[in-house]
Amino acid sequence: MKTIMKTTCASVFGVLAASTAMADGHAQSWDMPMAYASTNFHSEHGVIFADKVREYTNGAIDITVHAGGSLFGGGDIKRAIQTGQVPIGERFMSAHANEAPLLGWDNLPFIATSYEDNARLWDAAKDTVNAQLADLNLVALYTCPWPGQGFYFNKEVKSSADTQGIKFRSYNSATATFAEELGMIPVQIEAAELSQALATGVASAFISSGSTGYDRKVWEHLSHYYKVNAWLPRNYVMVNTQAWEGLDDDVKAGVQKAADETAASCAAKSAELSDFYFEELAKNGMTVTDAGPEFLAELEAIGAKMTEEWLATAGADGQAIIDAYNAN
Ligand code: PCA
Repeated sequence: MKTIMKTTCASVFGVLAASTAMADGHAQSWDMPMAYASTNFHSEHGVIFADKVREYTNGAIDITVHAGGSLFGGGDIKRAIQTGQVPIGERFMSAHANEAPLLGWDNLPFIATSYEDNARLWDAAKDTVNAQLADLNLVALYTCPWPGQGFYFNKEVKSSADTQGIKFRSYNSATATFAEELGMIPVQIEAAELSQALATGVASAFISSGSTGYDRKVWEHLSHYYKVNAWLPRNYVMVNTQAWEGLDDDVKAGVQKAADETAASCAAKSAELSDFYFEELAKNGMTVTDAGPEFLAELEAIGAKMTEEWLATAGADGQAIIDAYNAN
């Protein structure tokens, strides 16, 4: 934990103090930790968002992006925001499903596997998710999907007969369950530490998009990518509730306009890049294919079970999201 929120007018600590500075008419400097590589489109959109915020708030909010987990590691970002150590930040939403199961709404296998369906699912989930985040002292400004999730291995995999005993890097509790169902041994590792984990043998398989495989140059360690397209999970940019509520209405409107525009641009970029990532993995020597029928059938069966388990933990609110999604 290195930096706290600063104001340009005084050396003060914490969200409330900075909000007071705002009322005095001074600009606020907001440090914004982000979890993923600085060259990743999510992080690049964090910078686009910061530029838009400066523009639309007439300089009232000056956001500095710290990508790659450089200010806070991915696993610490939410708490840093909740407790006001930083006012704003970005993280993978379903990483928080262990604390609030509802936040795993976008990790349901084979439910919403296109960008259009993923957007419809978010529309169905948004109000409930925002209410959940309010309980956690957070306000979501925008969310942005990763490309579809598939499996990385260091060998050909035709079915779970080939996955027994493999050490598997998971990124949340749902993916740990997925791994266990396939006879693998999950270990949770941040994307920022993935290359090292593969290099040292801490893990030799994982589930992710082509994007993270590309960012982490995983062709140096792994040989096969199966484009399962199981789900398109989202990152979200969240702000501490007191920091948000301390803003004047016109500043809030400027920030929200920046967020809405960034959300649209980030989702479009994600879609645009998804094939590029596969091409790059292949160019660098990986075999990039669809999962074979036997493996896919197993994944679908596990997926159905995972959705049932999620519905059991997320309760009526979770069911309402699925019902609203299916009704559209
Ligand atoms: N990349 C992130 C989350 C989902 C994705 O595609 C990761 O692997 O950590």
